[in-house]
Amino acid sequence: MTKYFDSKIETATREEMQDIQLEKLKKVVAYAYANSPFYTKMFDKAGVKPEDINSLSDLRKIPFTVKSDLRDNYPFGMNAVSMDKVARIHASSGTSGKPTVVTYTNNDLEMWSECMARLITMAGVTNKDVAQISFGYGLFTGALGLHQGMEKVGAAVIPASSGNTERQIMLLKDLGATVLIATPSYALYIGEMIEKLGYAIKDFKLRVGMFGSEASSPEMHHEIEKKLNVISTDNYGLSEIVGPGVAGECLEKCGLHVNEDYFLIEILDTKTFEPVEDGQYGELVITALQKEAMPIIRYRTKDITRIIPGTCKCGRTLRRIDKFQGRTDDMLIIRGVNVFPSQIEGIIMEIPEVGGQYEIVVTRENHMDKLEVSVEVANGDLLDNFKKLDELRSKIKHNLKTVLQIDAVVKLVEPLSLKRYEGKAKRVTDLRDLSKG
Ligand code: DLL
Repeated sequence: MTKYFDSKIETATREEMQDIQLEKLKKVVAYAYANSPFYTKMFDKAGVKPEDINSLSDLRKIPFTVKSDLRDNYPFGMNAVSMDKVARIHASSGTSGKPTVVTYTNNDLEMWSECMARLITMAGVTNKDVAQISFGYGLFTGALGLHQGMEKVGAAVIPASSGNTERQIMLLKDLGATVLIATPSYALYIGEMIEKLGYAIKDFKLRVGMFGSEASSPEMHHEIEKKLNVISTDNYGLSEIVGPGVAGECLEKCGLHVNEDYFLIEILDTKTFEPVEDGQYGELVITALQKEAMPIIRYRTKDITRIIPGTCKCGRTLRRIDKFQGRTDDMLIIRGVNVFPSQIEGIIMEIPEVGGQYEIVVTRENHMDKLEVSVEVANGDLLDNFKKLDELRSKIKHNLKTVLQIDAVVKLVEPLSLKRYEGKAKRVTDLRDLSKG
């Protein structure tokens, strides 16, 4: 048994886990009410008192917290401690305006490292490993979150940060990195560049990838596994809750185990906000059960997933959430059909002749939505063979139509010709003015 496999927690019975959660929930609700002016106001407005929370389902008496609450209380209005107790400040880059600021006490940082160390251990990483962290170091929670966890586990950390891909590859090879940490899209790009620069993957020691921070299909992970010769695991988290460390895959790779003693999850119907049955998709809502600087209760993540019923072969009883379909605000409605970009990714990446990057553009012509998907071919020679090219284009079009019921315009382009990202990839451009019909 490794140090960061906590059998008491990770193999607890459901009743034991619920007891732990309820005890922590009562405590955190009372704490937030007493110390965070934001939550005092919210509870008073909703007519809820901490004493009203006596069961896990009583949680539903409490209103949701949403991203705009963090923005409206920028920068420190959600805090429950004075600045002398704050040990770290992170922020997530919003698409516009001010970032969302999150704060941590030393105890919060310790809790976060513990969560990370568990997920790192779950992915089979130990103190014998050398981990290259290719997330951007800075306000983003990804790099420092994984960094702290790796240090706790005792792995040797290479804080490479993101960017300068050729140098990343040199470090991976020369320093004998066994673990790569990046966004899935950047990991795939590193794999493509390894090939392009003429290296052989057998000369690298990589064996595990801990990827996350953006939605990725199983097909994308298969592609990464082939290119980098790693077991490619998925990791989930968000700054508002803690950063990475909320949930991650074990080596069975059938869902992401949630650190349930720290994060209480609900999956709610996206329209009614009523809980859905286990196995059904809905919006993930998270309550952090043990945060001091910035408690957060019933945070609407906008991320769509489901609970995977049953237990995992690895023996952990921590419940698993499925790979994310996407975010409610990323969902495209094309000619009335709901489409997540991750569905398109899954369909195209399944085809072997397709390369590592794609772009989706949605426009509206004569009141009709038009979906255009640009896809890189895996091998540039294909572009000289009109017949094969045409067959591939028809195959992608056909598969998109079969699964999504949508006619798409498919463009095939040269390998490595579409834009690459060193962090989260931006793959969708919606040029429709949805205010017009
Ligand atoms: O991306 C935290 C993180 C860093 C997680 C590194 C994993 C690894 P934010 O920048 O605040 O935090 O973005 C959070 O990214 O609400 C999801 O929409 C998306 N996201 C994060 N991980 C995954 C994942 C970090 N594994 C937002 N699958 C979340 C799908 C993910 N989406």
